[in-house]
Amino acid sequence: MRLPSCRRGHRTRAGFTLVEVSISLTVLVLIAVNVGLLARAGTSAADSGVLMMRVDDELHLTVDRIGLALLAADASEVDGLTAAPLPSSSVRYQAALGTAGGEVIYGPVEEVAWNPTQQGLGSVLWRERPDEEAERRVTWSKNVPIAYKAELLENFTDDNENGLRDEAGLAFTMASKRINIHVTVERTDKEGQLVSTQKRSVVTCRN
Ligand SMILES: [Ca+2]
Ligand SMILES: [Ca+2]
Repeated sequence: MRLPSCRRGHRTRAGFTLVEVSISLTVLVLIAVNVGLLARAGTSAADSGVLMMRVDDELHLTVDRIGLALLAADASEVDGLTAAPLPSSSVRYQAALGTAGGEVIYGPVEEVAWNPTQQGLGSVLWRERPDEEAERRVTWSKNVPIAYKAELLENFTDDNENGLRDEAGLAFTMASKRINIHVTVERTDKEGQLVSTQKRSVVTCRN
């Protein structure tokens, strides 16, 4: 017994129509573009995240170094600091090393100061025996701006309402043996966006 054959009037499809191919290509192009945009956005976000971590590390390391240096200072041998709201961007000090024959023995004069390096930016520079022939110096940060976050300089106003007037990216104030340290570190990412972070720390001179 022969099975009925397929209907002769029905034509099987051997391929895609031009419209289907065009739609498929358009969809593929859109997918490729979106994947590219996502990859680019992901790379940019990753770069910004890495830069933020570096800025944050630099900030904390700089504040820690300044804090440790001032912790050993003799409060009576600290020069250049003023009381809030008028900050200073540098400090000179001497550490009390101990006593001998009833006399206090001091270490050499040291200084932590902001120094301009380029437009709007500067470095935090530590110096031992500043301006002497035997001077030693170490740069603790190269990315400290001329002004603290949201502060406008030379207008005698506390623009960012942090209790200091016209403070720099590195700012000190002193009250009794307590020294307030304000530091801003900022860098610009590949997209030209500013990555900025700030920290305030308080140290009490040991002596
Ligand atoms: Ca201020
Ligand atoms: Ca101001």
